[in-house]
Amino acid sequence: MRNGGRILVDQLELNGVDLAFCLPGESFLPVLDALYDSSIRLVSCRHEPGASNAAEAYGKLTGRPGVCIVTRGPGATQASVGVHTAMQDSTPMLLLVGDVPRAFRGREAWQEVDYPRVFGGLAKAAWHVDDAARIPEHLARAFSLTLTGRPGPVVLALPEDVLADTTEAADGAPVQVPRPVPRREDLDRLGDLLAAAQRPLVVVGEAGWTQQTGDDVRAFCEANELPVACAFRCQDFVDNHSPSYVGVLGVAMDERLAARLSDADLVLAFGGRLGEVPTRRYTLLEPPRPAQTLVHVHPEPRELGFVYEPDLPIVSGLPDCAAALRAVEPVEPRWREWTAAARADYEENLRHESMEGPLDLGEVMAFLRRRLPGDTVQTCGAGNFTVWAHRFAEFTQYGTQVCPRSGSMGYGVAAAVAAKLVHPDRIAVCFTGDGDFVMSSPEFATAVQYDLPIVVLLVNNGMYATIRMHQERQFPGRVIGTDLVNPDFPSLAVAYGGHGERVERTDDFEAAFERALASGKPALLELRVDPERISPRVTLSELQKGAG
Ligand SMILES: Cc1ncc(C[n+]2csc(CCOP(=O)(O)OP(=O)(O)O)c2C)c(N)n1
Ligand SMILES: [Mg+2]
Repeated sequence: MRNGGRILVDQLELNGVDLAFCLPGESFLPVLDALYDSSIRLVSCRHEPGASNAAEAYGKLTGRPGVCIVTRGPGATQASVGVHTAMQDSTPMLLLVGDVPRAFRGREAWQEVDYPRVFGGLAKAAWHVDDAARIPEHLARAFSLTLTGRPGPVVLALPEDVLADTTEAADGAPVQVPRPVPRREDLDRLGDLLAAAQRPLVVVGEAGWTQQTGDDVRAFCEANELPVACAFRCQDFVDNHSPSYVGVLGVAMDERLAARLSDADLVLAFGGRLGEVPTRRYTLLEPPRPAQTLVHVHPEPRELGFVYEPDLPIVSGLPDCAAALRAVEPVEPRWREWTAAARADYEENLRHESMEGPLDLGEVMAFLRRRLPGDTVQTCGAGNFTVWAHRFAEFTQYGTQVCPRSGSMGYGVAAAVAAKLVHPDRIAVCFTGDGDFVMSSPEFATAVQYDLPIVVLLVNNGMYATIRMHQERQFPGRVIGTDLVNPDFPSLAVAYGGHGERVERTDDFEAAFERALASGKPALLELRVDPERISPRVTLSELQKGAG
């Protein structure tokens, strides 16, 4: 005989869960109690967005579902941001919510939320688990759904009386994930399309990536001298040192790469959804039938033909398709110069323009490129600071860029916490802004509590610069709602129990960074930058004069 909480935790364990993030609530005490003597490490966060973002990041870091456990109404709604990111980013994740007792449902009981309705449009699926004896069945369904096809978040509402019920129930079996493989005729057809192409471009994106997938895609691209770009915040999918790697189709993408996507005659979209960001608001590739010949590989049949009508849709697990492509006899490339030019542009784009003010972020990034080991995990939230962090970083290993493709602020600190828990021996650097950090700073306390020495690099320009930039473009001179009066960030870090310093000059960064690492504590370096330098390509005064 076990209670519902214990049955639930046993199912998590047998499905390989080793870490869960929570913010405790009285609605799921039996779950907490079962975790007390389980093998699962429970990390208690300070704000539900942090707990759900950390779980989402865990899903990105491991390919296994990130587990987040929160209380009803206020807890679940605050955790929704991580669910939204997991959906947009195709990340496996389980949000487990302690719910009102079954008998109260429908009365709008205290903190009652209709989960299937509220989360139905946010998550891959959301439902109530109404019978303790059937928890193994429900959990098996949840694990299967979150991992199969296009990975995504699943939300389970667990009424407190179901968790307390004692019953006999047999455990389920660990979930097996089916892996579709490409058909021989699909690979032959791809070979024919490649043979007819002049300007092919491979675009890699999410939905079940692995290090091996990246190695195989790299080998396939190099053998065929194909250029390979990555979708927004998928920069760690293929070794950036490969001669085939040509950059990222992200926010503020290199114009020359953007032009290459529109000029390509064959696009091989390998994973990903060809979303709004990588297609630059659906202009570089126009739905529904793009001018380019389109091959789209995805493990989820529903994604093929959903926005774009591909000339060749291939339903396949990405690892399986990559392995199959690697084994195909290479063709004689007629696009050698096209690839070489794209690579040269990428390398040129890594060089930074010098920046106004005594602290130059381009220099900081150049130092970090030399200094950080290849297995360093880089995280971020949203803001113009990420344009530097993405453009001037190079990734060589999968699982090292853990950033929200959803473009959500407030993600980076929680993601760095998750990174340090999953990889205690690696460096975890969180890039953040003065706006972004304040949204996720509660999890700096989590880093202190669990002794996770993350390094936060906080770019302080005294404003929500991204929005100010758009504001100046569309409503010049009419600044409203975008300036910030900030706390003393290094003191805040110290008050939390961490290490904090302010860096005001490029030359001081290196030593400060080493001190941050050597402190052995969660550390924050505030980088004071000149607000004039609003992005790597444009200044505030240029914007005000109508440029950029
Ligand atoms: C949760 C959330 N709220 C609002 C936004 C809109 N937004 C995008 S970037 C940004 C400003 C971020 O400010 P900061 O961290 O200071 O970075 P900066 O742009 O100044 O470099 C805002 C408000 C968002 N992306 N996510
Ligand atoms: Mg800012």
